[in-house]
Amino acid sequence: MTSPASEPSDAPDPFAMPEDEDVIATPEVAHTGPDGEPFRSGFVSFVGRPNAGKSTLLNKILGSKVAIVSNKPQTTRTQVRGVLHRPGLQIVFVDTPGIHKAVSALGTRLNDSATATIGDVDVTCLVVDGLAPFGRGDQFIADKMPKNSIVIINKIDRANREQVLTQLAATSGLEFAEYFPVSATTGEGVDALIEYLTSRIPEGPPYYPADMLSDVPEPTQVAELVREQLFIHTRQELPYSIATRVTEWDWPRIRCEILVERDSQKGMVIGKGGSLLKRVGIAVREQLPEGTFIELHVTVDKDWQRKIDRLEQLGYGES
Ligand SMILES: Nc1nc2c(ncn2[C@@H]2O[C@H](COP(=O)(O)OP(=O)(O)OP(=O)(O)O)[C@@H](O)[C@H]2O)c(=O)[nH]1
Ligand SMILES: [Mg+2]
Repeated sequence: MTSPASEPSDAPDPFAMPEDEDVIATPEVAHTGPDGEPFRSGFVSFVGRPNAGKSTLLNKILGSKVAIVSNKPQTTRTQVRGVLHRPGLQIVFVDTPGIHKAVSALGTRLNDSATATIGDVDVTCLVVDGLAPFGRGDQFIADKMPKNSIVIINKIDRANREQVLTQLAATSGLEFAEYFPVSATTGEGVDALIEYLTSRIPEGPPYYPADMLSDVPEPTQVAELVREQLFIHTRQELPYSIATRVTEWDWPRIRCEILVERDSQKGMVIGKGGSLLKRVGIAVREQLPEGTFIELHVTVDKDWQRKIDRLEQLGYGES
């Protein structure tokens, strides 16, 4: 192949500089809002204790399920970014693992991943469970947060007025920038929250394409849906011994591996006559495009959550 530059040509050189410097067009792409005002973009993170409702809130704001949710603590294991697109505006919400007293390498990684977002975004939001007293765990997280952070008191659909006032009183000492009582389930208070967050977003270019809702790759999304069902349908320590990953993606056939830590757990995940796996498979398939075929395999990987290299392979705790 010959370089076009080496061939003599009469065609005008598209890269030629105009002689009059005043007419050089700026190379920057102008990103503007609908009325010609500058485009605004920024990052908002949700941090808090496990089970406060961070992932539910992210899904409600986006109007779509991008993060898995369960009634058990420590459901979220990675940062999940979800993008809210509005005319002239893009807000990247970062859901994080609940910060807790870690007892394993996995736990430490989860905490590190959440803590890494604090102060590293335009607005850090402390999500507090409106039904649980504001305790040392919440205070521990709040102490790491800058004063321009905000407090979100969640679950006001179930918390009564007195409980909400108690939470407001308990968090007022933090002297954060704003306080928002919301229900991530019903959406109450969420519009006011978005309006406020919008006012905190600076000028900037769009970070993600206009049709991109989340940065989670499709195979990871499917593995997460499998893990969500296992979290919902298993009990005690078992959900915490489970990891999932997609090992083959040959649409419409998807193979997902379920890792457990001990032989005895394998049977529990499979269920009597394969009943639990079947139930999980059906629930996951219902959330995927019609025709998807999901194959679930259970593998024992002893103490996967204590081995750093395994955690890295599973993508856990990465920031
Ligand atoms: N009633 C009520 N329940 C809620 C609300 N928000 C979340 N929940 C429930 O609280 C539980 C935990 O929700 P998640 O969104 O998984 O909580 P999280 O903070 O992401 O938890 P981790 O990922 O473990 O840190 C689930 O059972 C949700 O259905 C709410 O506004 N009202
Ligand atoms: Mg979560």
